[in-house]
Formats: sequence, C-alpha cells, structure tokens
Amino acid sequence: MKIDVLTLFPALFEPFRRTSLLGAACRDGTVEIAVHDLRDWATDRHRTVDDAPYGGGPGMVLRPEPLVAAIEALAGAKGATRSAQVLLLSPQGRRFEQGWAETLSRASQLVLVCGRYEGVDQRAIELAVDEEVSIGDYVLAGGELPALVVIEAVTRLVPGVMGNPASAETESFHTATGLLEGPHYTRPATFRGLEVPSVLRSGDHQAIARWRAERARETTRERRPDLLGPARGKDER
Ligand code: JA5
Repeated sequence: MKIDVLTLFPALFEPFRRTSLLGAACRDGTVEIAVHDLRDWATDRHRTVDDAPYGGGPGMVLRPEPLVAAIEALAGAKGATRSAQVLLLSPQGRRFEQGWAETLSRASQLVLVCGRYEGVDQRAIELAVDEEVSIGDYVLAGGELPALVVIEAVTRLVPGVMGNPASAETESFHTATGLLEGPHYTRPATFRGLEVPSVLRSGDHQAIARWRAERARETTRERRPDLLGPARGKDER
C-alpha cells in the first residue's frame, strides 16, 4: 500500500513512520508513506498557500490552486480512471470507524490531505477530494493528527504489517465481536493487596474463555451500551 500525505507540517509524520511495526513495514516495503509539503506546489516567491476568506471573518483559507495541483500530481485527476482514494481530514467529514479502516486497507493508494487555518477552499474539495473524514467532534488546529490516526488504523490491517497473515481475521477480540475487552492482568499475582482473578491462574482454558466473554459483555454493557445495539443498555440483559 502507498500512502501520500499532503501537509504544511511534514516533520510531524517523521517519528511516527519510523517507529514500531509501522516503521518496520515501511523499511521492508510492505507500506510506503510519502510525505509532501504543500508549499512545494505554491507558485509565488513566498510560497503562499493561504488567503483571506471571501465574505470576511477571522483566519485564512487554503487556496485551491496548490492543493488541486498537488493532489493531481500525486493521484491524477478525479474521475473514473483514478485508482487512489483521496481523503481530506475535516471536522465536516464522515465519522471514521473500524469498518471504514477495513475498506481502506484494501486500497492500493491513499492520499491524505491535511487542512490547516480555518479550512480549505470548497472548490478544491469538489474538484479533487473523494471523501472527507472526521475522527470525532473536537477542535484541532489541522488534519495532521487525524491523518496519523487513519494511517495507524488502516496500515495495521494491511497483510504483512503487524505480522498479519496474508488473509484477514487477526483482529482483536474487540473488533471481531464488536465488544469492548474486559480487564487484563500480568505478574505479580498480588499487587498492593489486589489479586489477579483466580480463574486466570486456574489453567482451565474453557473457564478462562467463558470468564473473558462475560467480562467483555459486562464492560460493554456498562460503558458502551450503544455497541450492543438499540435498547440493550444497563437495564436490559
Ligand atoms: C481540524 C483547520 O476529526 C477531527 C478533526 C478536526 C480537524 C480536522 S479533522 N481537520 C482540521 C483542520 O483544521 O483542518
């Protein structure tokens, strides 16, 4: 998989793409992440990429010319022949979730466009972006951290990253069942007077699996009843 990132702050991506399992996948060629400075597509002497908003108001807006030129250089023009998925990280986007990450993990090329300032000229979005992605409802200064979230969620599903087998189903309990996980424990068996649940030390693997399934369901019901479907909250089941 090839991921192109368009950003005004390329340095933000450097440590991330060099670290841990993603770093290994980049080094062995399973994933290629190319980070591009949007200013490289500015055409004036000062490499300007922003301008004041039409209609007035605070802040600046990303100009359409460098953005569309950059996206077309990386992915080609929007249309039936373009194979790359061009995504703009934006609070106006569709909410990113695991199913979308799975779909994106099957793409051959992603272009992640990171906005800054007050936003992006709407014509650039219409002309060059396939879809807008939001990772949640909070205010950020730009799309860079959301792009890193998308990169991690998607690349860990690519075969060969994470020691993923060439097929699917390496998903965690959470994503495979749609439930939260229950608690985890490691040594020591007693810590400040708190004991590891005895079933986990019993050696009875069937009992352990049963206990984990029960705790997962209980944790989900208490904390995220929405994951159990409509009307299956605290007071049911
Ligand atoms: C802010 C100029 O999904 C959370 C997000 C917040 C945020 C995103 S995505 N993009 C920007 C932005 O601010 O470009």
